Amino acid sequence: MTVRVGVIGAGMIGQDHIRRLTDVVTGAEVVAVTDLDAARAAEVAGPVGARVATSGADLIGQSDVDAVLVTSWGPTHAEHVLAAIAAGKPVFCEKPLATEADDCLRIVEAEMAYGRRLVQVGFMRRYDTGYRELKKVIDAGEIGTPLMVHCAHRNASVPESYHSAMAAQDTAVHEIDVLRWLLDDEIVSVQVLSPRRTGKRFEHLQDPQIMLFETAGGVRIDLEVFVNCQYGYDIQCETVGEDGLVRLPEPARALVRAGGATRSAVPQDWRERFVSAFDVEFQEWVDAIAVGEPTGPSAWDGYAATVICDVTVEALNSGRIIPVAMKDRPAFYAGGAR
Ligand code: NAD
Ligand code: ISE
Repeated sequence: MTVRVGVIGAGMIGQDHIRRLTDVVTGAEVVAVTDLDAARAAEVAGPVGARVATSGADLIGQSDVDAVLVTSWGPTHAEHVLAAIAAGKPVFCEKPLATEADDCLRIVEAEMAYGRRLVQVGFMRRYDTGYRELKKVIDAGEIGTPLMVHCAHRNASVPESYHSAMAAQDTAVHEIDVLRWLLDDEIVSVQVLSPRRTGKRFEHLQDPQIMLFETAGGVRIDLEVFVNCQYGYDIQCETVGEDGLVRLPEPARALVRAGGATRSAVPQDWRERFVSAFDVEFQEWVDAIAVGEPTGPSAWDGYAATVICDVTVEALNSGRIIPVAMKDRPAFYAGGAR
């Protein structure tokens, strides 16, 4: 069966996912595209033989759209995801599930009322080979009980529109999701330290930031978010346990020895670093919904991430340690798959 996908939002990542669904993933076809910018939608839809829909609601209502991909701006996600659930269609939503925790809860409630999973959130790191290896090692007990995790999330630079809260909401959100998954544990408190700011930033931005998370199981996580590091896109994660440690491998790049030095290239952005993870993420999504429910990050994971991001912003602004107040996880979302 070919899954016929409608795409809402034909911007940077929407275009990348349309290319992926068309050229890389098997068993899927993009049949409709919509964007607030109709000319952009037409430009993107044409080459893949898709038609242009006039709005998200129009696209979701079309009978040959089997599944929906939401790649519009964050504040518009909830509206489209809720409409897809109301239509009973599987929906893949790029992060964040919604920018407001209350909207995430509305989605959770709508999905539970529908009675089976329809929603998957675009936390692609769970599909990265390195992170999957880390999880395997931790789950097998090879390093013993995890005690500490040291992480870094560095971007070469960010535009002027990027503000201090985005360090959590746009950037650290990936660690927040992947660490909950990796440790199978919940984040219960957050503190943010503000080091000396780099001179290579826009004036309004606190960059870097050091985020300190504590889990229910007592694991301590430190995460450096540095989004103007200049040299490239660099993701680090090391988990230290009672019997050993496991570290995310560097992306495979040739090692060059020349001119009296050894060097290897650093990826320049997230698209390059996580290209394979995105490919696997979409193949697994298509394969899962072709026969049943999505198995990736759930609406509950989307809710948890948004709540923890909000707490992280509060911790940044207040300088205090802030406890995370989350609803109890419903039985519907119990277990790894949900
Ligand atoms: P973008 O601005 O390049 O593209 C968004 C597009 O959505 C624009 O073309 C805009 O006109 C359109 N749009 C906005 N609201 C709409 C609506 N209601 N209906 C139809 N079209 C609408 O943004 P982007 O960088 O592609 O980011 C899109 C989403 O993807 C964001 O939520 C972002 O956080 C997420 N994202 C995820 C990752 C990742 O690593 N997983 C990376 C980048 C972006
Ligand atoms: C961007 O939106 C992403 O999601 C990237 O994965 C992240 O590294 C970057 O900091 C964000 O701005």
